[in-house]
Amino acid sequence: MTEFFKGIPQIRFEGPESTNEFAFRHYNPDEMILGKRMEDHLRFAVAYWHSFAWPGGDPFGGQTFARPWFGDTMDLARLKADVAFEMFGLLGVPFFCFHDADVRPEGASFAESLRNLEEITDYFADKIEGGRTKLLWGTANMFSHRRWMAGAATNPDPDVFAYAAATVKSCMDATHRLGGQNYVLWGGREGYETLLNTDLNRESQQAGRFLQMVVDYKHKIGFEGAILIEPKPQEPSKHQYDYDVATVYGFLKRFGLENEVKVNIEQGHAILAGHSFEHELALAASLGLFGSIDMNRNDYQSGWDTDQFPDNVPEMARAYYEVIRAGGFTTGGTNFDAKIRRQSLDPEDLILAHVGGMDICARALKAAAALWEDGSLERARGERYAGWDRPENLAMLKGGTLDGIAARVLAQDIDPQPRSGKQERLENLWNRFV
Ligand code: XLS
Ligand code: NI
Ligand code: NI
Repeated sequence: MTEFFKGIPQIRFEGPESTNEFAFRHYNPDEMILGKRMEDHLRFAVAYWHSFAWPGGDPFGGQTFARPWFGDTMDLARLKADVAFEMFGLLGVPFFCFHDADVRPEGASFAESLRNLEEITDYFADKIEGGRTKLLWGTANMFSHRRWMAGAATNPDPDVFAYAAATVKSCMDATHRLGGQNYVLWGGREGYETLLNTDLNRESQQAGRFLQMVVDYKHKIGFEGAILIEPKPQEPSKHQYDYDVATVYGFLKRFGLENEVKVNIEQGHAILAGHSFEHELALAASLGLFGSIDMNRNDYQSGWDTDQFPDNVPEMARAYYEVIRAGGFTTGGTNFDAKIRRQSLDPEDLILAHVGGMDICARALKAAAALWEDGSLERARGERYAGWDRPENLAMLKGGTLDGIAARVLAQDIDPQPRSGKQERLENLWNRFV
């Protein structure tokens, strides 16, 4: 045990009436929902970067947190890991996620960085073995260090492309060694600041080739997890190539990778792209791309990717309804890509943030599952499209022709009658459950 979380008890389910701050009111891992344990529906993960690597800076000021593990040595990296796994244990989360840069000090050369990563990977392996928290996904941080300022795979400098390839290989190896269930690519710098110095076509060719190599390497090493792209429209780049789910689908189709790669959808990124979270989830599911989610929320006034913990049950219920509709998670899960505010200095703030986030998601899941079980919403949706079941209408979609259909419209004097979309009725139905 480290000293960091001293005095903080194991977090347990105590039910909705509990007033204990250090308890779950709704997250009850063993509760059965739609025939599956709640833990297996939600598949919570803690994000290493926000909770253990982020110093508390914002665009106007630097570090606010004084953590005993901050610094650039392997000893401190191990202390950080001790504290991290202690928190995973206190919360009872089944998963965590990390970037290479979160967990090991940057070396003076690629070789030294690699050695550091391998050492910490071994250290993690023992902890995973001895605990109940596994790896949901690993990834490479190819956006913080100055070498990545003009991108990784899409950099104009081929040496950076090469360095990125070596970096992703090392992170895929670490993820594979730790039994990770997915490997994520988020391209914060894969985009541009100005079109004046950017060759769009060349950069997307590079990105396509890079992704193909990632997929090839996955098969080569027998990694059975999913490769996930995490869309985001901008921030840090002015324009990011993986703008949203639809854009990622177009990119995957262009390079023939749509059956090899899925998406990791983040709440705040969906909002930045001008969509709702549920839109991105529903679209991904309909395209066969649904992989995993990054759970957070933005501040709706500031317009930044503020990565706050979720606090809005009705909003999250919309999201989990889409997850249920998509058939639930397979390799994916709910990763708290969320950070406490920079004034939240106390160790307990980290714990309480996760307790609250997990409870919000659990409540949302329960509401969504109850509505799913009730079936009224799906029945209403089905009725709206019921006309398509008639053979003459089905035939339009299977081999119909414009002239053939035109002839039928004339012959049968077809005269469409508008029908109510019933939105308010469905909103009322929704609100009975949430
Ligand atoms: C940043 C992203 C990042 C990815 C992992 O906005 O959400 O944290 O999830 O690189
Ligand atoms: Ni994000
Ligand atoms: Ni994210």
